[in-house]
Amino acid sequence: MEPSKTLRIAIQKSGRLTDKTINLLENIGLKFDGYKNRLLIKSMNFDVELLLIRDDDIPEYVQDGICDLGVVGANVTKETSAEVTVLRDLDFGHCRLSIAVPKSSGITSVNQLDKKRIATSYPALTQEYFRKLGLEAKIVKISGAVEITPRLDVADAICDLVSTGGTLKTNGLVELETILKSQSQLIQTKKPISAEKTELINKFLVRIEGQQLAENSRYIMMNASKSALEEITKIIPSLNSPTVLPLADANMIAIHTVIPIAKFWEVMEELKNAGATGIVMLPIQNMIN
Ligand code: PRT
Ligand code: ZN
Repeated sequence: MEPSKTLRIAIQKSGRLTDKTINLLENIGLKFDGYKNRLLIKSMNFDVELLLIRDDDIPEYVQDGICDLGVVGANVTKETSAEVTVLRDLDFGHCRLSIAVPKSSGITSVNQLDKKRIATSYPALTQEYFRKLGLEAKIVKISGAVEITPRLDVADAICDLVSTGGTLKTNGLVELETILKSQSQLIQTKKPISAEKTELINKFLVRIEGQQLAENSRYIMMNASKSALEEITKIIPSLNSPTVLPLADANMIAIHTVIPIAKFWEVMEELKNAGATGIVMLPIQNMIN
């Protein structure tokens, strides 16, 4: 495939990242006309097209400049050691690459796995981890259902992705070590690209930032007496100074502000104690700081 004048983004065709990637692209204003059973989809409102492929191929397509951008897990990019620029963590597809052993094995340390068979879909990362520890791993490369290999006596341990830990538990495995923490990332080719494409990418980055900020923030509104304003303002870890509005009762005011979602429950009690009433929290669609 030839490098294109259109900004080309590689995304996973069908898998865990697909819906979230498409949501992200739509949230930053890109419109597409259907995704079903298509390999290349042109945007209806920007000079952008999506290439839908297996996630394993994304880093290399981006490295080679076949695609300008890609959305893929850090685990895949690191495994392939593709030469790309990571533009941004995207805060979805969180998981970890971990070494796990059968609970019944009694193994409690990675050091006990020297010269043992390790089944994994991540041979490069696993090998490198053991090598750095001065241990020898006998890698058994498996492309799926890694978790059943110890039971089949194909391997003594596994190195696989974990998110909830449910799969390990169901298969009688316990986690020993995490060798990589991963999430989805926006990656860019290191091959030269046009000024037009760079401009478009910068525009999308600003929008992604706004999107992530909005997702992690909440708009809060409360009422209070005028005399409580000073104390309430001290409590609110506001991104901007709060909006203060008069109410029908001349002694009362309404206070509106934006706070990081992680702080909400922490400040809620304090606000109540400081005299705030009718505290309302609303999601934010998007915001630009
Ligand atoms: O067909 P294609 O090659 O494109 O897809 P794929 O089957 O290789 O990948 P897919 O769709 O399963 O995952 C895509 C990406 O999602 C991965 O590369 C990770 O970056 C990310 N991700 C996040 C995960 C998980 N969480 C995850 N839990 N990928 C796989 N898993 C699997 C894991 O391999 C294990 O089988 O889920 C199981 C463990 O999950 P828990 O919740 O039981 O711990
Ligand atoms: Zn894959």
